[in-house]
Amino acid sequence: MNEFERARKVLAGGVNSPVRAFGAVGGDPIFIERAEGAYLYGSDAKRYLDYVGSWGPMVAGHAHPKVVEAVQEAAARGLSFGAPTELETRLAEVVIERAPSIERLRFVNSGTEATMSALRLARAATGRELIVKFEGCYHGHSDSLLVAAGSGALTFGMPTSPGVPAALAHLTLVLPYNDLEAAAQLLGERGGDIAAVIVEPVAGNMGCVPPEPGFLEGLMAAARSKGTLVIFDEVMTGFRVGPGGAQRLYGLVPDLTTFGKVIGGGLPVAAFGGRAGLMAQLAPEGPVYQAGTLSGNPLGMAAGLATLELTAEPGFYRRLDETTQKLAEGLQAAAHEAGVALTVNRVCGMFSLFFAEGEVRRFHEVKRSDAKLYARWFHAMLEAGVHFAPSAFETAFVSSAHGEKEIDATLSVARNAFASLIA
Ligand code: KE4
Repeated sequence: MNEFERARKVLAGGVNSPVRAFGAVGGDPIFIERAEGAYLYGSDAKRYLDYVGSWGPMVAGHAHPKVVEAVQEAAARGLSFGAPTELETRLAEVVIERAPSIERLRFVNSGTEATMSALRLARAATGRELIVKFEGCYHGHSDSLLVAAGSGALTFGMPTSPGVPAALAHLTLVLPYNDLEAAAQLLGERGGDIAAVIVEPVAGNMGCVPPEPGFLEGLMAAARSKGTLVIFDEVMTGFRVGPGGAQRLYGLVPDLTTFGKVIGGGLPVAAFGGRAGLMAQLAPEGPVYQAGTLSGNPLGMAAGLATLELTAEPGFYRRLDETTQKLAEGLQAAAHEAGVALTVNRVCGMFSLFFAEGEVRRFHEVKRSDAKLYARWFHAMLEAGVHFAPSAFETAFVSSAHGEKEIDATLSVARNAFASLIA
């Protein structure tokens, strides 16, 4: 019996998150024993150059000494108190200093919790029930948002999961991403009944699809004209695409923002925040209930603080951008050399490969990507020791631990992998 067979005897599907099961690419998942820098070390005694990075958190590389030391020191003082700590205040101060649209923050334990809570707050603050999301975007698995979701749900072709009450799903309206005309029309017609629009400012869960110029600005103007709140889901983009996330990269001011992934440096930390007046409606100040036993956990705060401190080093994001650009351009050239149609989308340290001709800016263009060809490429890369996402509809991540050696090694393996698709 192999590790996956053993896992499947006790864990649903053998995993604790569906995409990890390799269902979209075939074969059994590799089990990881440890990781360091840009590398994973499998129980198969193989080393893998890693571009999943735990789906985004490991922007400073795996097991960074400063992060590990911060967590060890916090752990030695006790793992959880269920009472306020100065660490929570400190991490919130750092986040607010870097994302000026936020005046008050609330820590939670996952991106799902952050978006679910932000929506409850938006519905309470506006007294409205309808919400809008975009096809191909994924905001976690709370019932209201598991409608036409991206990420795993898209991969498994189950855009609306069983178990989501129809009555609730009907309160979620779904628009095409990057289609400002459709958004302006819906908001024009029904904006008065819509509590909030939630959007990934750079979509990362249908693969990486950047916002078209003017899309976010137009969406925000249309929403504001109707008193609809705008929620930027920056769980993936927060501190990934720049020091202040996508909102600072694009110079925009959402009403509410959700964070996750990088903000916890690999530990279960997420957050939502916005204007003080909005956040004051949350318990205990206001009537909107939201709570969590381990919210603001000291180890997570320590990991998040250490990670954000590393990203504050001069030139961190410039180097991340340059490294990822070199990789993206090299992959594009390698595919072209092999005669494989490939489009690579990228924003700073996040990128995706689409096995399709032409630009990929809309969900229907994403679906033109050849997922079977991606799966073959994925296994050719994995076989050669390079670990990409086990799904064609995910985003890949570069860390500050990926240097010239790692990029050159990746491109050399990729050239053979693309060639193997044509052979
Ligand atoms: P979590 O509940 O998984 O912490 O966060 C949900 C979430 C919310 N918003 C955005 C923009 C996200 O990308 C995510 C989670 N991202 C996926 C990766 N595509 C998590 C990977 C997984 O489901 O295992």
